Amino acid sequence: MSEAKGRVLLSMTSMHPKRWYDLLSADREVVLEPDGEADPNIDYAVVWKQPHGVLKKLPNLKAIFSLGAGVDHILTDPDLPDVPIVRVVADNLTQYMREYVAWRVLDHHRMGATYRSQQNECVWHEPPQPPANEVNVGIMGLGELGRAAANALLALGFSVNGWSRTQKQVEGVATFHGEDGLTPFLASTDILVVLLPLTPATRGIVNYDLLNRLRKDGPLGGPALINAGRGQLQNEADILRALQDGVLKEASLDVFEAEPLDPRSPLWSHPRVFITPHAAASSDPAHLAPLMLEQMDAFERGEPLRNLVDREAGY
Ligand code: NDP
Ligand code: OXD
Repeated sequence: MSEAKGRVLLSMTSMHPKRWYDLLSADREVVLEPDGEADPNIDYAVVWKQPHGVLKKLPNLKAIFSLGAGVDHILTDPDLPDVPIVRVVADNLTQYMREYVAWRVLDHHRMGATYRSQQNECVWHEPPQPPANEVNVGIMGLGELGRAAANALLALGFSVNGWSRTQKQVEGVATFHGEDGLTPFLASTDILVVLLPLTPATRGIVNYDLLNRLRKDGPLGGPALINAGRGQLQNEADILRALQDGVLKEASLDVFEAEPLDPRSPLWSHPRVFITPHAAASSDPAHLAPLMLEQMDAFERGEPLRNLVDREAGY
């Protein structure tokens, strides 16, 4: 291990550090807690939901690396040092999300909830099945993950809409942007896929009013929601109300307002809700730690950091 290599602080809560520690410390000195009041010998912080205030004790910090694609867990720190933040953009994370979205869209499209309930009752009945090209899947967030999901869905034959903050062009996708684009985007969407980051502008965006603007007379007999972005994008009481009064037919939720989801939440036992425990696209240390180490090496050779967060935009 070279002495010239910058030291790393690994700070994480709600994830176990051992795998990350073993992989990162094979190449660099890694500490789990800063030494004393202030540690001037830390160059990089690798973090997931770091305790607030821990980063301000690092006066010579050069960059922060997020253990995930989302960085809301970092930006909420009121004492965040003014250094570049690198987020995860990686083939295997993108592949996991592509799989999750294709899986959940196909399940809603191919009437998974209906067949599961029919099986419970030993019912042999084939409901009408619309072809994929008559179903419009609308993706909120056309970033790394949203674009990959869109391409997978196009390959499966779905019609795909996309909504983003700024104008985007994605081949084969009908794109909308900004506040003005939201209503037409929703009005032509049968299955809504949420892949937005959590920012002040997106917090709580998946509420009753938004769900009520989805296409009502689509071929699936009612719209479906898939949220794999962040739980605080959604209002769970509104989702339950929308399921109750027919505004929403079904939902697949990977993320929740508070995680883990409270065992008393009625979402757990709702027959038209499919739950996964924030597992749509997990950060795999074996794949991601080498990418972080490569970036640190490149930075020390004078090369620019990649996949930087725009702090003003919040993602
Ligand atoms: P990107 O930063 O690449 O893309 C974000 C997209 O959201 C962009 O298209 C952006 O618009 C759009 N967006 C942001 N703010 C707004 C807004 N106010 N209005 C409309 N569109 C907006 O992110 P990724 O695709 O890499 O990841 C998306 C999110 O997925 C992450 O932030 C994270 O929260 C979540 N995630 C969840 C995982 C899970 O396991 N459940 C795993 C990994 C990520 P524009 O193109 O104009 O910038
Ligand atoms: C992420 C996540 O942001 O796992 O990468 O949620």
